[in-house]
Amino acid sequence: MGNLEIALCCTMVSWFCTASIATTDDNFICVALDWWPSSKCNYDHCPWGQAGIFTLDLENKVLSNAVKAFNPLRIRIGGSLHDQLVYQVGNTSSQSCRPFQHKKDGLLGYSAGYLTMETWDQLNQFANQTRAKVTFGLNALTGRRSPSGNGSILWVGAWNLHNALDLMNSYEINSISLLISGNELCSNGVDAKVGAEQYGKDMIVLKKLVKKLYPDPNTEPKLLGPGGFLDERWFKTYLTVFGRRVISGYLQPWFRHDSQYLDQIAQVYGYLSSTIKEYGPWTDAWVGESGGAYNVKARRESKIVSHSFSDGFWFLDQLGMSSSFNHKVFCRQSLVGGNYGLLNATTFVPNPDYYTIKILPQKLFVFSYSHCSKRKLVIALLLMNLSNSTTFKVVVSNVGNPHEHSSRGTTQREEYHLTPRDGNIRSSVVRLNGTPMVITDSPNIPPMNPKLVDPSLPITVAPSSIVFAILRDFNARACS
Ligand SMILES: *[C@@H]1O[C@H](CO)[C@@H](O)[C@H](O)[C@H]1NC(C)=O
Ligand SMILES: *[C@@H]1O[C@H](CO)[C@@H](O)[C@H](O)[C@H]1NC(C)=O
Ligand SMILES: *[C@@H]1O[C@H](CO)[C@@H](O)[C@H](O)[C@H]1NC(C)=O
Ligand SMILES: *[C@@H]1O[C@H](CO)[C@@H](O)[C@H](O)[C@H]1NC(C)=O
Ligand SMILES: *[C@@H]1O[C@H](CO)[C@@H](O)[C@H](O)[C@H]1NC(C)=O
Ligand SMILES: CC(=O)N[C@H]1CO[C@H](CO)[C@@H](O)[C@@H]1O
Repeated sequence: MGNLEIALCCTMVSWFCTASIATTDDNFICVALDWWPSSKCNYDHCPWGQAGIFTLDLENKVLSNAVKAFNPLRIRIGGSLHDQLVYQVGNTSSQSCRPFQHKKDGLLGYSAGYLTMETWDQLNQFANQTRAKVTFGLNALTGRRSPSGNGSILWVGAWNLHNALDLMNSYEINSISLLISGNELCSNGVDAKVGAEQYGKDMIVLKKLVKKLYPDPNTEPKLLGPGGFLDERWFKTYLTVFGRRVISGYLQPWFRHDSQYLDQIAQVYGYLSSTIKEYGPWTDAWVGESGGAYNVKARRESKIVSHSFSDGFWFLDQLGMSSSFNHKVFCRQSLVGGNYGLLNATTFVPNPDYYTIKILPQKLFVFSYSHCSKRKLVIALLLMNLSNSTTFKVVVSNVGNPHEHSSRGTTQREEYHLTPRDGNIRSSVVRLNGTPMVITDSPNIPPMNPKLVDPSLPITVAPSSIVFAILRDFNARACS
């Protein structure tokens, strides 16, 4: 296989290749912890086990080390059931304290669940000890009237903020950096929906509440909402109602890893970007939920794919694409649980994708061609080869003059070569520079050291492998 010249800033790696400059949030990657109980099953398969928040073993050392290693990891606490979660504080503290139970006519088949202040404290302690940055999903159905069994799923009336207020008053929530209102209640909803105008008004109420509770703008959590599927009409009304005066927040579209949608995803990213540009240029977009396929697909595809090395090819592609469309954060469903966890749901041992995102810089910049010249760059090159039989090499060079050696990085290049153990892309063990990433006798995450390489040498990308090359002090003069 011959050498391949790579034009930095311009081709191949989409993170560096859009026309406009985009920057992600300081913590681009986020992972989800979900409320699903072990009784959540689809098609005879119950993928959550004890990994739902009510039963999750927050004391587990592998789990806390895995989170701590990111320093900080952004964790989204929430999911489908968070609009049925009652916080057991204030005038609800005497009510039942059961977590979610199966209920035939309940929303998504479940009853309300009660979050005790003991569990709430444990969650906060976990976040504090692991230095996680928490995004907490608030129940956005509180106080609304449910549809009266006439076939509609529209909930009407205003949001009642008292339970949320009591919860936030109950604890010095210094680790919560962001609040999401509602889950999949916008557009056509899933099992419940709320009108765009009402939703917008409620966001204004929530914003005022948050401002009152956190008078210091530095610690005031941001607001994110609505999390759900994109419908242009709905979003247009919503953005018009809450307006720029009150909210600087995020929109949070959902994407699902479903093979039938893969082709459409670039289109959806682009469509969302233009909706924001037109109706709410003061907001930013997140990818709120993305990862393994859900329920039925989870069984057929994700169960065999998500925890294996091969998932990285899809995952990295999504990360690159969403950042290039100016999305600020990418939430991976999930940290643990549900077939698509970054960690094994019973042992908490990290799956290959965990190590992949650990190498990724926490904040990504997307450069345009013309801006490259202005700075000394630290460049993370991502190279993947899905072919299982060819090795190819990449020569890192500049666009303008590929033979100008002085424009190459001056310090050693850091390389991270990820390959599946035993060469099988279905393997759930990844090797980093040849060393299998496994947890043996201690609960520590294995060290992830780069290979240091002379920057003038080509990068070799083995078949079925993922390579990150980090170039420090890269002088991109020739790009201009
Ligand atoms: C708790 O008190 C608030 C404010 O008085 C009220 O709006 C809410 O309905 C009460 N909740 C319950 C469960 O009684
Ligand atoms: C953890 O809690 C302590 C005590 O309340 C606080 O001083 C510290 O800032 C917290 N750390 C984080 C990362 O939230
Ligand atoms: C069902 O009830 C909701 C709320 O009461 C109402 O807005 C809606 O129009 C009704 N739908 C039908 C089909 O009657
Ligand atoms: C999680 O680990 C257990 C114990 O090693 C193993 O039996 C199981 O297959 C793993 N689950 C997945 C999805 O890899
Ligand atoms: C390489 O991939 C092809 C097509 O997916 C497959 O038929 C073949 O068995 C693979 N070869 C090896 C050595 O894994
Ligand atoms: C994704 C990718 O770059 N795949 C390449 C792997 O190597 C083969 C053989 O050189 C190329 O044809 C693929 O395009």
